[in-house]
Amino acid sequence: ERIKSGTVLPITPPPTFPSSSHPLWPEIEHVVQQQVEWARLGLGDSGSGWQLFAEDGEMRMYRREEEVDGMVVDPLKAVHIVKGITGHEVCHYFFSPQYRYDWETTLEQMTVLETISEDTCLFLQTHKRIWPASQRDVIFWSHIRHLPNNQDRDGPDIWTVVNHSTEHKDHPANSGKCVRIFLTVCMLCQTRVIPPKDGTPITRDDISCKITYCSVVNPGGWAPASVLRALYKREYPKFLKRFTAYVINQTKDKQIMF
Ligand code: 18C
Repeated sequence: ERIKSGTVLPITPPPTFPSSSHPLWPEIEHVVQQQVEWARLGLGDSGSGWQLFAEDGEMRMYRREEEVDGMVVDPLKAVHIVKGITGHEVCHYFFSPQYRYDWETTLEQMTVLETISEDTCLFLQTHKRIWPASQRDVIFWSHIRHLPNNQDRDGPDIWTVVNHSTEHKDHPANSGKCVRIFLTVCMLCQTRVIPPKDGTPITRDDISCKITYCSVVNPGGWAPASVLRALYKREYPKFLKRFTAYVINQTKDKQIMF
């Protein structure tokens, strides 16, 4: 664990391109702080309450079984360590709309409803339908942020992307063929560098990225718990493996983006 106990956590700095006059800004600030704190907690000391449901190499996925009004809203926490990529690269490909169709396999259509600033966008996405359930859509803001480490020399810098559901007057929920889902997602990344002992330049062999991915999705309308949990079990590992392989592939011949 690279975050030492007793270390003062860096205060979340203001975004690179402040958009503090936007009506969503107070919510974005609050949710980002909260999600970063939640992701940094990991599984807690004993991991109590978290149930391992998928494992593959360095990747581990945990869930807590939770229902609201009979609907499965299981919180998910996944941890993964991926060699050869940085947290900045992972977050860049996760946030940027131009790559989304490349890696998001459940996506049918993505629209950027608004670019709030260089680090914050508003998305409308429709996802593939699972017969016989209704098709789902979602509107969420997405925010990318660098949390530099100013306090602890050996501590990691952090890059994060937080996605959180919101509303849009031109696209009211459940007004067409889709049922609106609600989500909060946080991708938090810490880069580890072990510089070569002989003083030669750092290459991709010397870096790895610890990823913590947290997600809570409310399906918006009733669906059988067993079907939803089976869907999570299949789709989340598929997503994280495919997405990280995509980032490795995209960056392998590029300069390292720290
Ligand atoms: O975080 C991820 N992606 C981001 C960028 O897109 C963002 C968006 C997440 C939307 C996730 C919602 C997906 C709904 C999928 C519907 C089902 C499609 C299945 C198609 C099978 C061919 O944060 C990565 C997200 C990884 C997604 C994992 C799957 C989560 C399942 C959520 C289920 C929602 C209810 C669906 C109701 C179906 C009823 C049987």
